[in-house]
Amino acid sequence: MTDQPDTHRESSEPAAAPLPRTAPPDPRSPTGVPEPPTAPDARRQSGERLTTAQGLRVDDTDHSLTAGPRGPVLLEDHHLREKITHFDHERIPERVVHARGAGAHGTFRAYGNAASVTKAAFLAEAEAETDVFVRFSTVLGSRGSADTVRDVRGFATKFYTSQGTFDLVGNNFPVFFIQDAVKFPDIIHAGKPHPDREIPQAQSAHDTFWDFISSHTESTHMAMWAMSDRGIPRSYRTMEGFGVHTFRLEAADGTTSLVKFHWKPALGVHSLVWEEAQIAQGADADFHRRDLADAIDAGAFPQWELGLQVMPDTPDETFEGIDLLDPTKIVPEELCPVQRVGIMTLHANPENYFAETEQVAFHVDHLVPGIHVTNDPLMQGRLFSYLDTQLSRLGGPNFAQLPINRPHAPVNDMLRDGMHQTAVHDGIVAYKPNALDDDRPTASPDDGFVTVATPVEGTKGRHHPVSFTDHFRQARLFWLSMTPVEQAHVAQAYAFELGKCASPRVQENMLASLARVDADLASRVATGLGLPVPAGDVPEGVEPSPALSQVPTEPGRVEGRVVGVLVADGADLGAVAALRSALGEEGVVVRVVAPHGGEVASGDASEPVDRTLLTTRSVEYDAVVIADGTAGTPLAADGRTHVLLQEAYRHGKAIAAVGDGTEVLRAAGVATEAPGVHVLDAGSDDAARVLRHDLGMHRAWARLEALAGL
Ligand code: HDD
Repeated sequence: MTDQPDTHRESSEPAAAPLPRTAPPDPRSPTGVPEPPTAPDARRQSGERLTTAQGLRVDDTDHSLTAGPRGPVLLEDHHLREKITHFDHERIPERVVHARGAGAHGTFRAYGNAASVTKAAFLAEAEAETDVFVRFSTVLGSRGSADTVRDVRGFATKFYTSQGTFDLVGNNFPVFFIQDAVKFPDIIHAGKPHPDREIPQAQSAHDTFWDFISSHTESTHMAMWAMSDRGIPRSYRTMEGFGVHTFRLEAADGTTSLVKFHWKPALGVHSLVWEEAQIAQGADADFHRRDLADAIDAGAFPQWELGLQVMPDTPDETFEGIDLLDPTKIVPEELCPVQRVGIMTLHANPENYFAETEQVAFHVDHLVPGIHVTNDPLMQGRLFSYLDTQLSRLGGPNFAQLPINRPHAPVNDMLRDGMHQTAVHDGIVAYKPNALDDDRPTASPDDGFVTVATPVEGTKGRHHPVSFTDHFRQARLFWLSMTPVEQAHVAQAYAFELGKCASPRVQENMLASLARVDADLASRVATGLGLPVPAGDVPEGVEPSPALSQVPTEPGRVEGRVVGVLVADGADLGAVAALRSALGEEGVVVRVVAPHGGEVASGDASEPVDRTLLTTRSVEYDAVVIADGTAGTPLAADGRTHVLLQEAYRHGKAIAAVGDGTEVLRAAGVATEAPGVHVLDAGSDDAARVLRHDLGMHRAWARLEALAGL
């Protein structure tokens, strides 16, 4: 291979020596597999000069070839035609679901304690480090839709392990809407925009979605998650992730267990409030994408621990009465604790969105020895869908050769030709067994992937297992596990979403379902809709799972949180600098907000302005400070200051008013004696301390409770 041109590199240099014409194929050499993606040459263009795709230097790219200065454009202008033709074909089909996403590179480090349940090397070997690429996404919206819509979030991780690539294609909810993949097109058709006018975009608040949910009671549990604060995450960095299905893990000694995968974010699990999410859709549609990229750029690398719930592999595949093959059920952490087995750190943003985040191709069936699928019918259907969808989305069967998809393990696959083939396979043998190549490449019965031997029996049929028929018990479990504020948010979300439905029948059907979850919930939503409160039997004896609540019991980590400091010319800028320095030590970003851009000045001091009242909204900040010396300034008189402070107050964010900044707060009509509102003396250096605490608690929960009338 060394004297062959590198087929992956585009260069202005002449091609290397031509392919040897007479040398016989070396029967012992591996097939010409592409360089692994870590080889930079395979991925880069090079040279200083602009060229055509054929490497021809271009003399002028700004003017078409014409017959005379005012004459027609000539067909012979290859550069013009190539440039426009390529542009015409720049877009590929967006993903049929999860079209809108953001990705990042990182590393997974195993603790080694998973060796007792799996022989997968990347999990079992202590300190083993594995490259990963993660793509977070919304489900329903198109590629250009807003980030903060109410939706499930995809959380897909590609582990480039030494034994081949393992993909954990999960979500930020642990359950799914349906139990059988045959219904996937139905739920997605119902959730996507109505086909006549193609509205609403990236929303579940419409008739067809709720028609589906109300007529599929198995969806009730997941819909509760979507209506909870989990449906509007604060950041991708503050989301849990779940493999959803039960997997079968196999240890080196052959013992197997039934396992659920969890991602636990180091920053805790936090969400937006609904009004905030709505404002962000307009103020910064890229809210989550920007947050992830900014945090990584700033060195606040997001981290998640990988956790396992390990359950015995019994013939009936149940645990504590829960059918482990039913993807609408969780196993509460109180019944089976999540054991942490490794940590993932995302430390690099993609260099090119299209090449990496758009072209990455995940597949539930990308497995490694020690990890197996189960007979969950939703999972089984997925095993077909992901390869199939990549074929049309990425235009053929060779997408695994794209740099982002190439395994970091050696590949010698005997797959040949096809659209967009980039490997130059040598030799003449591409079949097994063979005599011409000494039967190479060889199979690996010892350490290759061997499907775990599980018995299969049964009668053919479209079955409805009885164990899949309990649709309300865990929906109620979720409701009972929420704190009063979280319950208020759930009830409000149902009232909003169903309030956007035009069909009274859909509203009534859904209320009937909610009545089978909880009478109080059904009553609150019915009141919001102005409809009669339905009656229904709720499951009895349901125990809550406190682990499902997102309200923290103690302050958590705060890296990447953002504090907005309202200032004006003449304000106490020394205090602003001190706050930035104190909070900066914790990884908190301080942004200066002023009535005008450029710099604000006070005496000899000055501060660069990060945002003006025109370019900012409250949703950009986790806490707000009003600096001393702002009373009587243009900042204090501006209505946008008032809106910003009122929103921060309504959204339960920490607010600190220093010195005469309190007057600005009062002028905005914001209560100065509410939980999480701090009135500090001029010159006080307390702001950093109180904000550190409040940011760690995420919201002033007592204020939100009071605002909800609880
Ligand atoms: Fe799926 C994409 C997660 C059920 C069919 N799915 C996709 C992505 C995630 C999930 C995170 C985006 C991956 C990326 O970023 O590229 N899907 C799930 C989870 C499910 C689930 C957690 C249930 C537990 N999906 C599911 C079913 C089917 C599909 C039942 C079909 C029978 N999913 C697809 C797909 C997609 C996809 C059509 C679209 C783009 C892609 O695969 O690569 O094949």
